[in-house]
Amino acid sequence: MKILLVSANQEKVPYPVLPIGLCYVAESLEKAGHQVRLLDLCFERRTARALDRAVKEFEPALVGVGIRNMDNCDYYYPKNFVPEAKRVVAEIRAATKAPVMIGGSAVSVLPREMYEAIGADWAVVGDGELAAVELAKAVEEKRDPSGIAGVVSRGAEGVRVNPQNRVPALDVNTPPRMWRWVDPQRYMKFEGVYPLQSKRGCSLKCIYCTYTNIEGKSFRMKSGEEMAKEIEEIIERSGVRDFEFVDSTFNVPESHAIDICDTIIRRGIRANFVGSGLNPIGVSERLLGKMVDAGFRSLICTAESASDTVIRNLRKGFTRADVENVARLTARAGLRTLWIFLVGGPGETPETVLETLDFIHRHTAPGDVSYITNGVRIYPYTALAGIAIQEGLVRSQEELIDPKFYFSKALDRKWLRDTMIRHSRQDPRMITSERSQHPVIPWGLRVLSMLGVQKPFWRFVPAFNRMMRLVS
Ligand code: B12
Repeated sequence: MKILLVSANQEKVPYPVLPIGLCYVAESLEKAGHQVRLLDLCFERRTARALDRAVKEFEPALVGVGIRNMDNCDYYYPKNFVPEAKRVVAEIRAATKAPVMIGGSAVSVLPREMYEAIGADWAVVGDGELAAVELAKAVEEKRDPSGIAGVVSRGAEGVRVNPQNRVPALDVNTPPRMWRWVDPQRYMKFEGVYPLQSKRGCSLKCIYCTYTNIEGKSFRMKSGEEMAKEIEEIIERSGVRDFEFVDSTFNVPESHAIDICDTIIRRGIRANFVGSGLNPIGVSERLLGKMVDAGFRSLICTAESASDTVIRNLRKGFTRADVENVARLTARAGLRTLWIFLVGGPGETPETVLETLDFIHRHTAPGDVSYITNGVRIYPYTALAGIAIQEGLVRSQEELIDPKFYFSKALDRKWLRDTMIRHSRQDPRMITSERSQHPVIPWGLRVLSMLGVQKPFWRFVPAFNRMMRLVS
C-alpha cells in the first residue's frame, strides 16, 4: 500500500530538528512491505501546495502526520503549534480522501485531546513502529483498527485510547536512516545536529516531566555495537559529523552510557557529540573521561535548580552539592556545558532563585552558558498537574492542551523577570528562554554554519548578549 508520511513541524527555535521519530515509522512501514514517501514541511512556505503536489504525484492510500510539539513552553512568548498541525491535516483532507493517522510526542503527551483537536481518523500514542504497521495492515485489509494497541479511535462510545505498544528494545528497530527520507544537510545549515537515540524510557521521577508518559519508565536499550554501526553508516552516507543523543538522559544508566562510549572509542569513530543530556545524578569522572575520548565536545546539563529546597520539591533526586560537583568535573574534563534551569516551581522563593543565580555566577565555568526558563509548563498526568489542580490553578488535565504555567505563589513575576534581566546584564553567560526567541537568532545560526564554525553555537551567547546591549 502507498503511505505518505508528513512531518508537520516548522519550528526553528532553538534550531530546526530532524524528524527522527517519523523516520523510524517510515523504516518500519517500508520493512512491512509498504511503499512509503516522506514529505518534510519544515522549510516549506506554502504547505497546502506542497501537500497537494505530493498527494497528486503519489496517490497514497493512507497519510500519516508527525506532530512533535504542542507549544514552545515559553510563558512570555508563547507559541501554540496545535492550530498549525490542524491546518496541515485540513490541507491533506482538501487534497485526498485517504484516511489520516497522526502520531508524535505531542500526541503521546495528550492523546485524546490532540486526536479530537486535530481531526484525524486515528492517532498513535507512544512508539509508532509496531502500532503504525498494524494500523496500516488493518486499513489495507479494510478492518476496524480500534482494537490495536497504541491506537486512538472514535467509536459509538466516544474516543477510545488503547495502551501503548512499545518496542521491547531499540536493537530490534531498523535505524531511522534519515538521509533516505529528508535532507539532513538543510538542517545542518542552522545549528542542526543529527539526532541519535541510544535508549527509550526514563526511570526518574521529576514532577513536571512528560518523558515517562511518552516513553515509559523502564529502559529499552540499543547496544553499543548497534549504535556505533548506525553512526558509522550515517557518517558514510550523509557526511554529517555533529551528533546529539536525544535520550531523555544520556548518562542514566551510567553502564549503558559507558558501553556506548567504549564502543565508539574501540571502533575509532571520529565524530563530534555536541548536545547530549546530562543529569546530575551520579555523574562520575570515569564517565566524563570516556565521553571526551569518544568525541563529546559539550553537554546539556538539566540541573533545573541549584537550591536544595526546589530540587527536592521537583523530585530531581540529587542535591546542590551534586550540581556543584558536576560543574567541577565537567570543567576539569574540558566539556563546555549548557546548564538548563527551570525557575518558579513549587516552593520557589526569591531566596531560592538567588541560590540558583549564585551557582551560575560562581560555579559554572567561563565557557559555560545557562539557559533559564521562568515558569514551569504544567503537563497533563504529571505530579505537577496534580499540585496545580489541588491549588486551584487549573481545573482538569484536559485543559492542559493549552499551555498553562506554574509559578510559585511566593514569587512576584515582575520581580523574577527583572531579576533575570539584571543578572544577565552582569553575567552575559546567561540567556532566558524569552531572549532565545529573538528573531535574529536563526539568521545568526545560519551565518555561523555557513562559515563552518564549530558547534555548539550556544557558546556565542555572551557575544550575542553584548551585541544586543549595544543595539538596544
Ligand atoms: C531531545 C529533545 C529535544 C532536542 C532535540 C534535538 C534534536 N536534534 O532532535 C532539543 C533540546 C533541541 C529540543 C527542542 C525543543 N523541544 Co524537545 N524534546 C526532546 C525529547 C527529549 C526527545 C525527542 C526525540 O527526538 N525523541 C525520539 C523519537 C524517536 O521519538 P518520537 O519523536 O516521540 O517518535 C516516536 C513516536 O512519537 C511515534 N511517532 C512520531 N511521529 C509519528 C508519526 C506518525 C504518523 C505515527 C503513527 C507515529 C509517530 O513513533 C516514533 C518512534 O517510536 C522530547 C521528550 C521525549 N522524551 O520525547 C522533547 C519534546 C519533544 N520537546 C518538546 C518541546 C516543547 C521542545 C521545544 C518547542 C522547546 C524549546 N523551546 O526548546 C523545542 C522545539 C525544537 C523544534 N525545532 O521543534 C516537548 C513537546 C511537547 C510540547 N510541549 O509541545 C517534548 C515532548 C518535551 C516536553 N516538554 O514534554 N527538544
